[in-house]
Amino acid sequence: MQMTVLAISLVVMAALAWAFVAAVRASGSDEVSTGVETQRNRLIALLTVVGVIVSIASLRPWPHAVSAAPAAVINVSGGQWYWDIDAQDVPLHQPVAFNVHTVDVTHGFGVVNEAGRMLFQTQAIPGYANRVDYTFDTPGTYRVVCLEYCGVAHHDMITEFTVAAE
Ligand SMILES: [Cu+2]
Repeated sequence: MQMTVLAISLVVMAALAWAFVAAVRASGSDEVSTGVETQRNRLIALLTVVGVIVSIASLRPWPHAVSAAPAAVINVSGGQWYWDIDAQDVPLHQPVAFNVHTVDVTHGFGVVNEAGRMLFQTQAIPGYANRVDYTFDTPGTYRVVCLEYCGVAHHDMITEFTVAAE
């Protein structure tokens, strides 16, 4: 899917670049080129090249690679107002895949460390299983909270799981 989107994006960008070059060429075809126009066209060409280089350089790390084979798959089920997590053995220093879904309304699955810092999150959406991968580098107790208002006891939709030291 990502390769298809990339291919479509490249084709559209090539078409836009071609239209841009054609428009620039057509704009100067029936006039005598002056020094100012030549300078302007060179500036436009330079900015285009710089823009392409900056875009490619800044987009190289995306899309993020999804780890192919997680060390553990943890199923998460959200409901009003609880989290059901089969997280008995969450490994340390190895990728873990959380498969998150809901049995009723939309919830926000968020994992918080002992310092209260949000580590990652994804939505629990009716009819879908969202996968989020994470590698725990610190053993400890992690808190799961709901990040999407889901009813009167939303604030109390909290549970915990433990990542044991090796
Ligand atoms: Cu909620």
